[in-house]
Amino acid sequence: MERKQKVMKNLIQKTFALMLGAALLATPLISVQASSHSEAPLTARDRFIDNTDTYAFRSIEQGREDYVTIIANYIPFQQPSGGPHFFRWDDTAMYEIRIDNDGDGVEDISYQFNFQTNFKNGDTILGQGAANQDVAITSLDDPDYNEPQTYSVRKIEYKKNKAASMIAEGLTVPPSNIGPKVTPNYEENLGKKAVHELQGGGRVFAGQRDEGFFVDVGGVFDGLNLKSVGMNGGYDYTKGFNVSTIAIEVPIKHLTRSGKMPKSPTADDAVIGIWATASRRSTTVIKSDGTRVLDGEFKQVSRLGNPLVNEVVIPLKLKDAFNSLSPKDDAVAAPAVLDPELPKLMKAVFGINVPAAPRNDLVAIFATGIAVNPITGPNYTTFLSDGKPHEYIRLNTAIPVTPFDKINPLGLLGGDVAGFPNGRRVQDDVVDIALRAVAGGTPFTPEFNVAPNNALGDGANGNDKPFLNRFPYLAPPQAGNSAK
Ligand SMILES: [Ca+2]
Ligand SMILES: [Ca+2]
Ligand SMILES: [Ca+2]
Ligand SMILES: [Ca+2]
Repeated sequence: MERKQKVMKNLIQKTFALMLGAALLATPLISVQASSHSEAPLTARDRFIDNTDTYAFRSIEQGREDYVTIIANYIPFQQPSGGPHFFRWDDTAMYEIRIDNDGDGVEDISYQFNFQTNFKNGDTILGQGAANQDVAITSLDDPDYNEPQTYSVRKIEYKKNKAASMIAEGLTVPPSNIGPKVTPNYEENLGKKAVHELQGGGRVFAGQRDEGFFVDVGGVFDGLNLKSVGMNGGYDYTKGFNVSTIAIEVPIKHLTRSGKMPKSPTADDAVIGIWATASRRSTTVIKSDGTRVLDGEFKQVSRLGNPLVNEVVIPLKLKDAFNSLSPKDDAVAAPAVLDPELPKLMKAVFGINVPAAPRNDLVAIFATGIAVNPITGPNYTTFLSDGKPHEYIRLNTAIPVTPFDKINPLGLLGGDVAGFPNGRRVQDDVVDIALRAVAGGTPFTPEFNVAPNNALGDGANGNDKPFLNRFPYLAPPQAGNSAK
């Protein structure tokens, strides 16, 4: 019996190693350290436009259940002590959150974020923080905040003739968390103050946060020497890194196709599709004095809806193209979802039983949404599609919020219908959920909903810093000078 268990454990370890190994092989520059960090050849060389994670959920903060919170993270692997300029947004890029509310894969509403860096004292050798007064940056308008960055938020309503309205301007980004002397009492003085009200309702935040994506990836780089394949015993290797976060909270009725709060989860205006992008101008001219002139239209160079799709589903040759695509054109990637490489590798090498292609279960989860069905019942659907595949996060805005202290990180698989794949909350353990889904370990493929398929995990089951029960939900950034 003991031996049998050991064999099974080895098998599970090998299977899991293979899955992550396949992801590794498919993305030579990578890392799978977060759900979409440096996942494609081009974004790996251009980290300031690299989308890392996108989240969308009905606001969990008390009294905010009529709002949706959308979080778009960019700029991976921020080592907190990386000064003197530390981390800020790229003034030349456009960051955008897009929402499709009628299932055609075309955005109906988008929020565009543009940043501008200002310098107070160009004579200092220091960067974000300078000794212009007393060294300590204790407010967003402190004279010692030497490189303050501001931003605007523009809302585009495509069904109203692309009407554009500036819903915020001149908002200040907090400095990076430099350390207790330069940025003392960071969250009270700077983090909380950087949550700004939006015209028309809602709030916005753009700035540094703790990396909220947790995954044990060290074992992969150590010759596939994984520590765990279950719920516990793994190690969160993104621990200690920061990321740049755009978080926006808007009334649900501003996003639905009816312009109202949906009446029930099965109402035809209940589900919205969400993804985030970054774009760059098509032309850059580098002049002889080293300055750059940027011109031309903005072209999308990075895109992220669901976690892990471009990593483990899209073939290498299509990864850059996928980043430039609109969800309306996702049919080109459909074969990769219907007949993915990963479960086939598992089956061929280790003889693990996995569902055969076509994987309509994965198409439902990632590309069309889950229709009302006998398993999840009449009050659960994320279906939003005109019949074609469109990859983005689908959120049913009529499914009630699960209170902060009752959240199950396994989402739907854990019986918590307010979580992934109904939207994605910061707490959701999308690595475990996606591993089980790829292995068929879900109620949608009952034959395969058995161990080990439905018990896979990376053993990293939570973030190193506690998530907040308030907007913007991600923990304050790690400090650059924190060694004891
Ligand atoms: Ca649309
Ligand atoms: Ca000061
Ligand atoms: Ca973290
Ligand atoms: Ca996990």
